[in-house]
Amino acid sequence: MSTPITFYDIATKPPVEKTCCSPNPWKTRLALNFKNLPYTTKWVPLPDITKVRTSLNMPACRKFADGTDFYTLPIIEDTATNSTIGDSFDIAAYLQRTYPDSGADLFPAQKLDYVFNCGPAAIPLTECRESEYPEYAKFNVNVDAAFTAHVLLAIGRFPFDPATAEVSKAEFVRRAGLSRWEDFNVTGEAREKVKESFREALGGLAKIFKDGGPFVLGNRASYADLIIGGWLRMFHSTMPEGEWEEVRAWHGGLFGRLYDALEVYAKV
Ligand SMILES: N[C@@H](CCC(=O)N[C@@H](CS)C(=O)NCC(=O)O)C(=O)O
Repeated sequence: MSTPITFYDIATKPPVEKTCCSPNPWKTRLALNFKNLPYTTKWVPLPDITKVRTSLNMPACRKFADGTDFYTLPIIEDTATNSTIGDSFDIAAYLQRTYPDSGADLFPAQKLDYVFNCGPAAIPLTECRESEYPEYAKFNVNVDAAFTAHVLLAIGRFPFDPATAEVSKAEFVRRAGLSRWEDFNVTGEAREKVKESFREALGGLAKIFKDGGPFVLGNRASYADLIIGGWLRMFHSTMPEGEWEEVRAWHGGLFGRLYDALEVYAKV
């Protein structure tokens, strides 16, 4: 059955429904499910994103450090309103604006006091733009920065689709200015350092949760949780299992409980 909404996500190793783990597309999947909206997923091979995005007339919303365009997913197309949107935050705002009565409110008013300070990312993030939900927009950028700063813990075990794995790995190596894929495998003491820094970053984030969670607002989920949840899906899928268990247990088990509480919105 066709649905008005088509959601473009990145194809990972088959079965893709079990391995998909790109954080920004995950924010969109969680948001679509949260809003109780039917949609059809199109899985795009990583090396085809530029072609697909361009064919949908979507400009890039990120740039590489050298200023060239970085074409990304998610994108949604909604034939009900003739709209195409190509940034996970814009998509969430669009869904709330267009379908206010479906599912629950993604953006209940709340203060989201979380700032993550780090040096410039190797690949710059999308800049915080004007939004009808400025508090959430700022939060999104800070959460992205916090997780991106520790993505080395995850990237080495990214479940590439074998059909395009070699090209994709070579591209990741090129972007990071490394010489070979194995350089992404951080181990031993160096890994422990990154983990400790990740634990601290999540500790800052844990402070904004009310009443011990599992959501930022306590017992009510909002897009703030889906932003964090999208990233948790990636780390869950890519960290060695023992490490993910550690992350789940940090800060009184808050992030494990959040991950579990979001399962109801995680249907692929
Ligand atoms: N600000 C954008 C960022 C999207 C983004 O960075 N997407 C990543 C996946 S999480 C991507 O498409 N990467 C493609 C690649 O690495 O080639 C959004 O929130 O949608």
